[in-house]
Amino acid sequence: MNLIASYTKRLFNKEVSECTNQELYKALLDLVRDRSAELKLHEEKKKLYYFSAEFLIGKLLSNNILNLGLYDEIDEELKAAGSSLSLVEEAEHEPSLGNGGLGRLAACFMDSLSTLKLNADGVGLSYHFGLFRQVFENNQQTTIKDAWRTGDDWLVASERKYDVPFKNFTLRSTLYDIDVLGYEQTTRNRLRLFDLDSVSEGIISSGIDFDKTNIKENLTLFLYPDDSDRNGELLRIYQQYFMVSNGAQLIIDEALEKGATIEELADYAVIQINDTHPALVIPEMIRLLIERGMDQDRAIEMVQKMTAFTNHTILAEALEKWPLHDLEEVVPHLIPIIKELDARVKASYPDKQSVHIIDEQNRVHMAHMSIHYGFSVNGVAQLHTDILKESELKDFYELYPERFNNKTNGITFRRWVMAANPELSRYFDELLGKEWRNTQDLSALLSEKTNEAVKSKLAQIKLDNKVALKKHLELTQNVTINEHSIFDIQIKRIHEYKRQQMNALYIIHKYLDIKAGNIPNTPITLFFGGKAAPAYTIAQDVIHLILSLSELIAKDPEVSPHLQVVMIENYNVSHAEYLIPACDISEQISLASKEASGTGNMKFMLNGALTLGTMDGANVEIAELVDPENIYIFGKESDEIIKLYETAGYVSREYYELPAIKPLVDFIVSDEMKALGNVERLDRLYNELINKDWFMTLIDLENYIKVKEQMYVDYDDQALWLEKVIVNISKAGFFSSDRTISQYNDDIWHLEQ
Ligand code: 26V
Repeated sequence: MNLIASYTKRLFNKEVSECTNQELYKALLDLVRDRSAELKLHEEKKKLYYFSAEFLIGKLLSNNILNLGLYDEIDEELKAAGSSLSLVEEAEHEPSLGNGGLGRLAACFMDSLSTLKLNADGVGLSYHFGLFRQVFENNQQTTIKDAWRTGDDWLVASERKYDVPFKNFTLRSTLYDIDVLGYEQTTRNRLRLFDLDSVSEGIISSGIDFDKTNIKENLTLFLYPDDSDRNGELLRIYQQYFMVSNGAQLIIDEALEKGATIEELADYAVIQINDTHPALVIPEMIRLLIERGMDQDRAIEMVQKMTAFTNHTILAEALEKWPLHDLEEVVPHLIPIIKELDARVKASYPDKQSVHIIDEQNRVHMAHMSIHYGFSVNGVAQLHTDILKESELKDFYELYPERFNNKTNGITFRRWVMAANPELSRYFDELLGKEWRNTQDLSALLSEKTNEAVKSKLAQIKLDNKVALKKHLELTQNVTINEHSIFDIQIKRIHEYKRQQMNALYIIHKYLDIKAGNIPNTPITLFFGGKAAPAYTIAQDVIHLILSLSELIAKDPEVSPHLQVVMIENYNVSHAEYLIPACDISEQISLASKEASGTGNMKFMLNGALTLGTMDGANVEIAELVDPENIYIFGKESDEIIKLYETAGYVSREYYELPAIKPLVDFIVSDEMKALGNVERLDRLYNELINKDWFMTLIDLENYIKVKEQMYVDYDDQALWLEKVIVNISKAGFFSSDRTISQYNDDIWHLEQ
C-alpha cells in the first residue's frame, strides 16, 4: 500500500495525502519510468520500424500503470489518500503528436506490438507544439500553439545524433525515446522521435504563425504546418526528409550494432510506411546503401524487399505529389535516385502514364513510388481495399496483384475499454472471467442478451459514464449537460466527406420541429468534437454553423429543455476517453466510399453505443457482424456514389429544391442565424451546399433524418435497445488491434514471436 509514498517522500518530503495532484503526477511519472526501465528491450534479429508522421498516443500515465499491472494497487493507494488516478492524470498534458485516425491507429498499433512481444519501434518527429490547440472565439475556431513538452513529459533524450544533409546546409538531430509498454509484459519497445537542437520556440510571432523559411529554427515546431503556399510545401518536404533520413540511419546503425553486414540488412529490418508522408525513406535508404558501397541494382532490390506501404485515404488531395522542382530545392541528392526509379518504371510501362512516378507536370507521386518499390500495399478495411483494387489503384493492382492485401483496422482494448471504462471492464470480469483482457473475446456476452439484470447493470454503467462526462465538461468546457438525455456523438476531424454539415442540418430540422410543437419523448444532446485544418475554409464554416446553432438553441427556452448541442473545444484523446464510454449513438455518416475505415466506430461499439452510419469503411464490417437489426444504416452505397462521381451525375440543387430539404438549408442564412453568426461564413457555406456540395451532403439527408428519428424512438424501448447494445459489445472483439497486428505480422512483417 505504499508504492507511491516512497516517491513522494523522496521528491517532496510529503505523505501521499499531503501532495497536490501535480506532485502526485510527478511522483508517478518517476515510479513508472523506473519500472519501465526494468523491462528489457527486444533482442530478436529482425525489427519492424513503423514510420509515421503522427503518433496520437494520448496521456500515458494511467495506460502505462495499467500495462505494468499496477492499476488497482495505485488507484487504491491514491483513493485512500483522497485522490484518484483520473484526478492525478488531469495534471498530465496530452502529447500533441497527431492529428486524427492515422495517428491514433499508429498509437494503438504500438500498444499491440508491445503486448504481442514483437520487436518494433515507431519512428517519427518530436514536434515542439504538435498540432495546434483549438480555441473557440465568437463561435469560430482560432488556433494557438500547444505547449505539451512541459519537462514533465515522457520523452527521454538519447545519445544518438545524426547528420541530415539538405541542399544548403546539414542539420544534426537529437533522438528522444518514449517507452511503449505492452500489457503485463517483461519487454518494451520505443517510439523514436527525432528533433533538432537549433529549433527556436521564440520565432512564433502570434498564434501559430512563424517564418516558414527559417528551417534551422522551425523544422520541428509543428505537425502539418500550413502548406497552402510554396514555403509551406517546402517545409513539409524538409520535415519528411528529416524524419526518414534519421530513421534510415538508425536502421542501418542498429543492424550493424547487432553484427549484421550491410548486405544482410533486409534480414534485420522491415519498414512500414504509414501513408505517404514517410515515402522518401525509399530513395534515402537506397542512397545510404550506395554510399556504403552497394551497387545501385542491389540497393534498389534490397529496399524493395524491406518496405511495405499502407494507404489510409482515397481522397485525391491527400495523396501527396511533390513538384520535382521543390524536391530539387530541398534534397537535390535524392533527385538522381528518384529519376532512376521513375526511368525503370517508364521503361517497363511506357504507355501506362497512370503508374509513372514522375508525371507530365513533373510531380513526384509518393504513393506510386511506394507501390513500385515496396513488397506490400494494404488498405485499412475490406471495402477500402476493394475500392483501391477496383478503382483508385486499379492499374497498380493489374501489375502487382500479389502485393495487395487488406488489414482491417483495430483499436487497443487496453486504452479504449480497460482504462477508459473501468466500470464496464470490471463488469466483464465479473460476468465472463478475466480472460477477455488477454483475448478480447467478448462473445460469451451474447448469451446474456435477454438477461434483465445484465441489461440494467449496463444501463447503470452508461448513466455513471454520462455523469462522469458531465463533470468533465463542467470542469473543462464550462458547460452543463443533462445526463438523462440521449447522447448522440460525432467526434472526428472536420471534413466535408465526414459530413458534420449533414448532422447540423438534422439539428435545424429538429429545432424547427420542436418549435412546431413536436417535443421529443427523451431530451437529446448532440456532441461534436474535431479540429479543422486552418487552411480549410469550408471546414471552419461548418464549425461556425455548429457553434452558432448551439448558441441559438441554448438561448431558446422553448427548445433548450429538449435539445442541446455541445461542441467540445480542442477535441483530443483525453476528451474521447470521457465521451466514448458515455455515448448512446455513434455517428459514422461519411459519404460512402470516402472513409477508409474509421476507428472511432469500433471504440463506440465496444463501449455499448449503437452505430448510425453509412455503408462505408469498417461500418460495413460492423454491419456484417451484428446483423441489420442491431445497427442503423442509411444512405446510398459506395458503388452508386462512385458511379455518380464518374458521370458527374450529382446535382445538389435538385436535392435542395425538395420540400423537406429547402427550409433546412435556407435556415443557415435565416435572419435568426445571421443575427448571431458571421454572415460571410454562413453565406459561403449555404452557397457551397446549393451550388457544389462535392461530398453530396444532400443526397442522403432525408434518409438520414428518417433513420435518426427512428433511432430516438427506439431508444425509449430500453429493453430492446440494450439487447442491441449487448449484441454490439459481444461482437467487438474482431476490432482488437491485436488481431490486426497479428495479421500484419503473419502476412507482411514475419517477425519472430
Ligand atoms: C490529413 C491531413 C489533414 C490536415 C492537413 C495535413 C494532412 C495530411 C495528411 C492527412 C491524411 C490523413 C489520413 C488519415 O488520417 N486517414 C484516416 O486513417 C484512419 C486509420 O487508417 C482511418 O480509420 C480513417 O478512415 C482515415 O481517414
